[in-house]
Parts: sequence; structure tokens; C-alpha cells
Amino acid sequence: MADAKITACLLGVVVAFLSCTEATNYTVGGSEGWKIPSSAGSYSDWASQHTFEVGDILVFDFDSSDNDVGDVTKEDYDACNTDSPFTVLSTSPANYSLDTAGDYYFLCTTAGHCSQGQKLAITVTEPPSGPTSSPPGSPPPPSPTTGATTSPPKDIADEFIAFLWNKTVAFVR
Ligand SMILES: *[C@@H]1O[C@H](CO)[C@@H](O)[C@H](O)[C@H]1NC(C)=O
Ligand SMILES: *[C@@H]1O[C@H](CO)[C@@H](O)[C@H](O)[C@H]1NC(C)=O
Ligand SMILES: *[C@@H]1O[C@H](CO)[C@@H](O)[C@H](O)[C@H]1NC(C)=O
Ligand SMILES: [Cu+2]
Repeated sequence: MADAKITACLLGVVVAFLSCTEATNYTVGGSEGWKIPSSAGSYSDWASQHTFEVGDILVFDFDSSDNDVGDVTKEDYDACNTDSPFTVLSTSPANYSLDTAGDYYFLCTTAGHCSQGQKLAITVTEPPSGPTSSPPGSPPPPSPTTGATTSPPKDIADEFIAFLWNKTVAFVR
């Protein structure tokens, strides 16, 4: 019973660890895509349901005849000023790489669209850790579970922990 629980828990940790290191493509607005939204808060609702990390990609899916994507300052986002975007992406689907941590602001530059809610603000964070975070050849970071590799396993649960720890260390290297 306890062994099964420990096993399930450890598997959860390993799966979470692996999925954290994957870059994710997010389709802005989900199936609704990028257009004048049905309700003004749609894109802030969508953004609040996701966590964005460096390396992720925003995919803007839109009707190119009447929409585009401009990345702008917070001031231009707040005021729906469409006159000075840094870049404009006008071919759908547009892929926007989130290369650095920080706040990002987007709007559609078509007159009237931003004020009707076609605007997006997100915050991008550094991933908690990554395969490149420790230089090659350096020892693994100190951890309470390191003992699992040095002391002989006492039972099947300990052996499984040692096995998972070995896999995790191998993955990080
Ligand atoms: C994300 O999109 C890029 C191209 O924009 C593609 O190369 C990559 O395979 C996609 N990744 C996932 C996880 O879908
Ligand atoms: C964005 O990525 C998708 C998937 O890889 C690709 O089909 C599409 O052509 C890309 N968009 C642009 C404008 O390059
Ligand atoms: C973990 O790795 C060590 C050597 O690095 C090895 O001796 C040990 O048998 C491995 N344990 C498991 C459970 O794979
Ligand atoms: Cu638009």
C-alpha cells in the first residue's frame, strides 16, 4: 500500500519534471483564435489559465485579411495605441517566440479591434531549472535524496527510488 503510494508520487514528480523542460506552443485564445473576442476580457482570461516560460511559443491563429499581431509597450497596450508596434506579424498562423523573461504586450493594429478587446498581456518567467543550468562534468546539486545512490537499497521501494534518482541524474546531465 505505502509502496504503491510512494511509487505513484515519485512518478508524478518525474513526469512533472520532464514536462517542465518541454517548450510549449500556446494557441492564443484557444479554439477562438485571435479576433475581436466575444467578451472583452477573453484574452486576459485565457492568459490567466496558462504559465508562460522562456522558450515557449505563442501561436496567433487569425484571419489575415482583417487582423494582425503587433507587440507593443505597456503604455501602447493600455491606450490601444496601434501606431508604434516593435514588429507586426501579418501572416497566420504567426509564431512568436518568448525568448526572454518579462512582460509582453500584443494588440491587433486594425482600427477599433484593440478597444473591443483584441489585446493580450502575458508574463514570461524563467523555467525553474533546465538541462543546461549546470556546466558539463560538474557534480549534481546537493540534495537530501543523494543518499539513495550511495547506501544499499533496503527494499523494493528504496530500490525504485534509487532507480528513479539515477534516471533523473542521467537526464539532468
Ligand atoms: C511548436 O512549433 C514549432 C514551429 O513553430 C515546431 O517546430 C515544434 O515542433 C512545435 N512544438 C510542439 C511541442 O508542438
Ligand atoms: C508557424 O509555425 C507553424 C507550425 O510549425 C507553421 O505551419 C507556420 O507556417 C508558421 N508560421 C509562419 C508565419 O512562419
Ligand atoms: C544507480 O547507479 C549506480 C552507479 O552510478 C549503480 O551502481 C546502481 O546499481 C544504480 N542503481 C539502480 C537502482 O539502478
Ligand atoms: Cu483584429
